[in-house]
Amino acid sequence: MRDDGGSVVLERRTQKVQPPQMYQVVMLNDDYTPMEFVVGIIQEFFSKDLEEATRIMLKIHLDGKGVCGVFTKDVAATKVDRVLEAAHKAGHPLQCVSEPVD
Ligand code: TYC
Repeated sequence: MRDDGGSVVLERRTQKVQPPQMYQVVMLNDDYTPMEFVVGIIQEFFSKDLEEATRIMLKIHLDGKGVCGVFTKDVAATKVDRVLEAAHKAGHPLQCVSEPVD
């Protein structure tokens, strides 16, 4: 095949770039961390407004866990680190994990 610049190309295919595997940050319920603290964490680290953060916190409280956001692998891992650090500093047992989205 000849392209317009005169150079020879063996084949012309549509480039297929796969989107990166995404990771969800899942926060876990516990019996000790105050609800207001969890709401504040979700607002601060996951950029949610008060209403959305409260909705997510209550879902975690009732269901045992809930998704706070979906990110690339490194960003999700950093979010988990920051949340655990803030919870530890405040003396709360709040836990969260990052897991691949289907
Ligand atoms: N269950 C906690 C309480 O009743 C509140 C809570 C919500 C804790 C969400 C952790 O991820 C969590 N104080």
